[in-house]
Amino acid sequence: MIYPVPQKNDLNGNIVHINSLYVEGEYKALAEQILSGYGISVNSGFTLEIIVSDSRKTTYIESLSRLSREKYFITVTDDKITVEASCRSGVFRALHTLGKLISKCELCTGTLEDYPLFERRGYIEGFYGPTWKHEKRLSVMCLMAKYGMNTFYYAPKDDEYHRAKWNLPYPEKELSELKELFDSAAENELNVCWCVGPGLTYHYTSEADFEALIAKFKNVYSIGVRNFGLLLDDIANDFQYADDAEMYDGIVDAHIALVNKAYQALKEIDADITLTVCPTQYFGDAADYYISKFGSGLPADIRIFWTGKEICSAFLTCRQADDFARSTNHKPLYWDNYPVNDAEMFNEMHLGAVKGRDKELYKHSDGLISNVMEYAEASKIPLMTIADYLWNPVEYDCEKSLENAQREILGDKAELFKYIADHLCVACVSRHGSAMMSDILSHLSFLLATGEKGRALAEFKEYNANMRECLALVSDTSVELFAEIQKWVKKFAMCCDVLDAILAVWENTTEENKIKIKKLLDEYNSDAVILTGFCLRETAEKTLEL
Ligand code: LOG
Repeated sequence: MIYPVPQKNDLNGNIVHINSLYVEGEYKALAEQILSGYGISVNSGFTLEIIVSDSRKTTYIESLSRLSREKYFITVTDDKITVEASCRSGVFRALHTLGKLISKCELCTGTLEDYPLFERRGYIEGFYGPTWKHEKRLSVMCLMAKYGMNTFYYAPKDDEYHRAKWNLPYPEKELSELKELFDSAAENELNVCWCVGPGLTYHYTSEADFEALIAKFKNVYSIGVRNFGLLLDDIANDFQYADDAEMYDGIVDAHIALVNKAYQALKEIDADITLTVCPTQYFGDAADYYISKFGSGLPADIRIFWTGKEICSAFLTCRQADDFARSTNHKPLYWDNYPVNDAEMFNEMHLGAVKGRDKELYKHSDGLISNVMEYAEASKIPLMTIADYLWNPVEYDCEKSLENAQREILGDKAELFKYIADHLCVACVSRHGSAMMSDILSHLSFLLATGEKGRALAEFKEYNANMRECLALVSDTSVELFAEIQKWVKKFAMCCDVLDAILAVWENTTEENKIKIKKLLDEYNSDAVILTGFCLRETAEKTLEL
């Protein structure tokens, strides 16, 4: 199985084994670049023909009644592979699919037709906390492109030129680094949207502030950006300057005026520019005064961010999306606050698959943009599941997608990594955790209750040994992901100690052993870092009753 799951995969004839290809037609260099990433050489061998044709077949998605430049076909016969798409976007997606099929030995004769269901699929660097390093940004970008995302929003709260110093141009060095990043996004078929968050100090009636805002847009326009975001989240709910309060009835009127004026100015710079806005009320009830007035006051082609019922929504449903569209005249563009773990979530680590987003949300929303964690390597795992969901939500299977993501990032270390990953998924999308641990502990209680103490001890020992082996694995900080999660690894080590202490009491119930559990459990519980501990606490307490 490859991820994201293609829409119509009828490659089910003879297996075709390939390790090198000869590319005919257009986009030879692109084919070489992408396929070499999958270990496939492209100078000779099996023929791959790339056909670029702009037709109804290559651009129109019948079932969605809309155009998509990302649609592609792969046809495989016993002596040739043909890729067909309308432009570079489709060819890019096709080559990644081909690379995955060949490297997994899943390439068979037949045909494959594919296109994404969500139109806008992406991630936003929109968290509070240390901004990602340039190299990390590039690495996440390449991976998300490989898994079919097509949008990147740049809005790190702690990039001072995004928010605190919104009215100053980027210094040359920062601007050239952004250019390199955004150029790389374009090569990876990701649309970039650069965002500004002026609201902390913005003076709505000041012409000078408006000019500074447009000057800032022009500053970033100069490096090729054509999509802009104006973010008004997490700012004062009321006026901060007396003349603003005099001029406008309410804050929402000032926001509507600002967005419309800015949009007009942007369109005068370049008619191709697009604008996304984040309202000050970005979650909750779409019928509320602010958001319904805000949405109704803006042209239909401005996109509006919305995080759902909550800031971090456990569920995003079609029905809520329709309510939003009814009150605001805009389909929501979801700013999905998963896997982000800033602010009060800073003790959680969100490594689980995305869940709770309706399968048909693509018909009711403008897209979904996932807000990431300050931990870039760790973010890759949930992000890959989000990419899978967004490409083909109908076929999305969160468990399989998660397994694939873990394997992509960790290779053969993935199996053992599950022992800690099992604990690191307490988040808005799932309050349940430690499924593996919960299973083993309830099985052990069953064995104990049915008089099979010997078997229970043996199984428990084996489980603890695997936990310890996992601990040794994730203590190796030369692996980037492991280095990022050391705060949770320390807590995991405490968890292993508690389990060993429980085992010791099961083997030999002495007061001394019991005291040890109590001490370890107190330490474990007084550490605020979150590792799901429910089963652990319950089991430890039961053990103390022995
Ligand atoms: C911020 C966001 C932050 C997130 C999670 C939005 C629109 N804005 O409550 O930057 O990462 O929550 O803490 C937010 O979500 N505000």
